[in-house]
Amino acid sequence: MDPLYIKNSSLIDLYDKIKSGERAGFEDGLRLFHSNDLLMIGKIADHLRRERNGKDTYFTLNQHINPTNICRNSCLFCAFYRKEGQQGGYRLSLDQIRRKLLDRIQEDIHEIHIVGGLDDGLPYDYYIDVIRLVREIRPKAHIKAYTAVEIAYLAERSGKSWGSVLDELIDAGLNTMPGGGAEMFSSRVKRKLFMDKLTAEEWLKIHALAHERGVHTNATMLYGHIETYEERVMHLLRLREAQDQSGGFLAYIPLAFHPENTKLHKLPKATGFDDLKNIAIGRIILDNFPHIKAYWVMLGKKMAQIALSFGADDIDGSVVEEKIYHMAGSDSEQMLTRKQLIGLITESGFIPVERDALYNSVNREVA
Ligand code: V47
Repeated sequence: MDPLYIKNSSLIDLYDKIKSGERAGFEDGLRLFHSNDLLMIGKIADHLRRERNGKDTYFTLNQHINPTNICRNSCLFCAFYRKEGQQGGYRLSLDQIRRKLLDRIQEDIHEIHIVGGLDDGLPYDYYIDVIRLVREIRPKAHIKAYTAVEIAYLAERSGKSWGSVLDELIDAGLNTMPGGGAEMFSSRVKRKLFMDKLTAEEWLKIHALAHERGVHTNATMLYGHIETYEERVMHLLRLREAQDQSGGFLAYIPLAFHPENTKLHKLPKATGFDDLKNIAIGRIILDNFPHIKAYWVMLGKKMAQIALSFGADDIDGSVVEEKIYHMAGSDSEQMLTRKQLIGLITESGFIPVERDALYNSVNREVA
């Protein structure tokens, strides 16, 4: 980047501050969101990305399983859920899940990603048995399953504590937890969009309980709906504080709201400009998060490639059969092969590193 451009940028003081190792505060975060100097925001984030991860860019071969989309909640931003008996609702039997896993048993999959609805029509044991089943069929794969929302739901259903539910799931084979369900920590946004979900404190507490048990987790932020920049920055600062305490988060994944087929369908889609800002500002504020994920399913392949120069160092995985985003109008592919993922990363000037769920490098010889 042209040194003159950097020198003349109105964000030069912030660049110097971050380079000297100082943390971005609330006002800095706000300034970044209000700034239109996208290249300079990207430059600051890229500096931090290269310091931490060099040119390495992670991807994984994974399989998504969404056991049920029947959900007791009715979050306004969600196109995935259905009510019992409603058209498009489904509930997979354990046998159907077995078949989905066996269909891809020849593939070198490292991670099984499992999330679904809060389904009152399923017994508590089903949720545990799903994990046992995956462990039986894929003894070596990493099981990344159930958001904090599902853990709280299972605790409520069974009368057990959050910790006991986690212990039981760990015993069945759960290794890590995905970052969903955090949405936007603001209580104002929660009241308007996802009333029945966990509060920020509850979400953070369940992640802290997982971290205490050695279970690493991810964190997300759903942006591009009714939230303010202040609310975004507060969300990020609360995640940073939680990470200072536990060190258990692996990756942060900003998720752009997809309005199609939701009750908020009249809202415009997030712009590419905002997508890149969210990746970059996430990298800048979350200086204690090892990884920032540009989830290609949500961003599309092209924007995910650009995001790698704006602070992201992970593009997630092969996926196959994604439902949450595709039911909300995402027109990205359903899957990418190892070759395609490697191609995306190398074309962008970065070094592909195939990873397992804990970011250990695997299959160097194949790549
Ligand atoms: O919590 C739901 C979001 C999340 C919509 O941890 C929507 O590796 C946009 O958390 N438009 C679930 N977003 C997905 C998720 C995730 C994805 C990939 C990787 C990981 C990980 C986690 O999706 C929900 C919610 O925030 N969501 N509906 C929608 N219409």
